[in-house]
Amino acid sequence: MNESCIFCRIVAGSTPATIVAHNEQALAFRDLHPKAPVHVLVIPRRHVTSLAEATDAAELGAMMVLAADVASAEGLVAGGYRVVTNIGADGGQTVPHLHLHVLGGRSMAWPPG
Ligand code: IU
Repeated sequence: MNESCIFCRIVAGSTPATIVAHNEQALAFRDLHPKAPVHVLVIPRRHVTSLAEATDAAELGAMMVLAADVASAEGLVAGGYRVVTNIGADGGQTVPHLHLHVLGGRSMAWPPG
């Protein structure tokens, strides 16, 4: 737990969020500023700054499984969806707590900007 981290505070329950799913190691909640009709963030319960600092394969696996569970629950499987993580400044990361974006409900462009 990192007191200065907004996503750690969501895990702790001290900052509100719309939580849609969870498992032992990860939590999924709706992005406050959605970039698609469905935009859910999947985070590890532990504070990990980004994928660059991640070392726990089981934790990463739990996040990926939860992302797929969320996509299924949100009805995204038939149409397809995107899972992405931003790393550091050039990657466009603004919140320094590892998160997967689960985006769906519209057609995605490639490559991203
Ligand atoms: P990024 O990959 O670090 O740029 O993504 C951070 C996301 O976290 C971004 O989509 C924000 O809208 C989202 N977010 C949020 O859902 N709730 C918050 O309190 C904050 C950011 I700060």
